Amino acid sequence: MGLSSVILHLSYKFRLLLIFILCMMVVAWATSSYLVDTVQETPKAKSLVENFRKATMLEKENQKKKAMSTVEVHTVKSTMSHCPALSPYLQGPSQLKFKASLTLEEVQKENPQVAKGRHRPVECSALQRVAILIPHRNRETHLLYLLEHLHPFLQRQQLDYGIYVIHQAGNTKFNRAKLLNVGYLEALKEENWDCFIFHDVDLVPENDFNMYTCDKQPKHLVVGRNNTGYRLRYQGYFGGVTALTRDQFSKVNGFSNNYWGWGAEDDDLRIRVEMQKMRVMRPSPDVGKYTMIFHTRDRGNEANGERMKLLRQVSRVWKTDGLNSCSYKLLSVEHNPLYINITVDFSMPPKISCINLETSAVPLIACSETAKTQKETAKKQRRHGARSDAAIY
Ligand code: UD2
Ligand code: MN
Repeated sequence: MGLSSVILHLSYKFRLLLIFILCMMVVAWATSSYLVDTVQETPKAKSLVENFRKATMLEKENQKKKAMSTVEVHTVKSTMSHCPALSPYLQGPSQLKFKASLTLEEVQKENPQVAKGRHRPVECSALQRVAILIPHRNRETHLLYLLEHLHPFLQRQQLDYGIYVIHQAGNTKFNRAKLLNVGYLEALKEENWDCFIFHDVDLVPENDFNMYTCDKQPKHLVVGRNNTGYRLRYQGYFGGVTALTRDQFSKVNGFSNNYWGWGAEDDDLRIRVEMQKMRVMRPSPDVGKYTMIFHTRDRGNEANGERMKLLRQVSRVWKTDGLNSCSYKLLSVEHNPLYINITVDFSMPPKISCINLETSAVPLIACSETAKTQKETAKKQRRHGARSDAAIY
């Protein structure tokens, strides 16, 4: 073997070694670049996970904040201090004016803060939730004047209040007391009212110190009216505007449902109150002052000839004649901007007062009528041109 063959042999081995080293380097490079890639990829993945985590944490934090803010709002509400017993906004006696051209739109514009007939103070939590119940038929102008004055009046008293107008549909005799029972029952379906003010549509309070809140005893708020020289009519007088708590009214089983036409339903309620050993309270004469908007006796609300007889039987019937026996057909409940309008139909008066259809000024559906005679009466009513009930607003 010559020198050249030895060199060749060596170089062959050397080449193999070189190839091996090269291969190793390639493998090392590949591995290292893969590792570098993975190392570089990890933060990406990590940051993704991180971001997701952050996002969810943020979400959770937001939720937490939200929850906290609701709790805060809630706490603000529940820890909002009670309104003072005497509101700082009271103005005392006022000279009432009734503009002949007043419209509902104007009254709405004057009261933008009232929604769906309700309002409550923003600065403090009201002492009572008060529902004002107004029996109504064909007295649109009176209602307008009352709404105009009552909204600012109740707001000055810092009350959480709602105004309900209970409208009797149809031509059957007016039944103020039953309408007020309906108002009580329907109003309680939408709010847990503490106090109820039973309010004639034509009486406007003159002094805002006459608080529309309830007390330990039922209250009679109309001590005097302009048209009676602001004098109390008689000691037991309980008409016009009265204030009873939910419990006081329920304790007496509400009003009687049987007073069709004008008179004595207010005396009936007073008897119920006294029978429960409650005592009627009144504000002082200078505070309990009202202006009664002039009116004559309405058609369909003639004096009730049965009223004295009914008054004599209160103690016998009060348990079964009242809130627990008040049946009516609810036609609609509308949430208008300034009041909640409840329309009811009492078209089937119970067998209580029999009116002479021939002599009555406005023919009425009498108590003992059958369906057939009712049809005849309706015909008579049309012949007499009895006024059909105007839809309100
Ligand atoms: C007195 C009482 C009233 C009631 C009535 C006898 C005062 C101030 N008021 O009122 O509370 O006891 O005698 O029933 O003492 N109404 C209508 N449309 C009608 C009829 C009546 O909306 O067609 C409503 C309205 O809210 C009115 C109330 O019923 O204010 C009482 O009727 P009224 O004003 O004709 O009787 P009045 O003034 O003698
Ligand atoms: Mn009146």
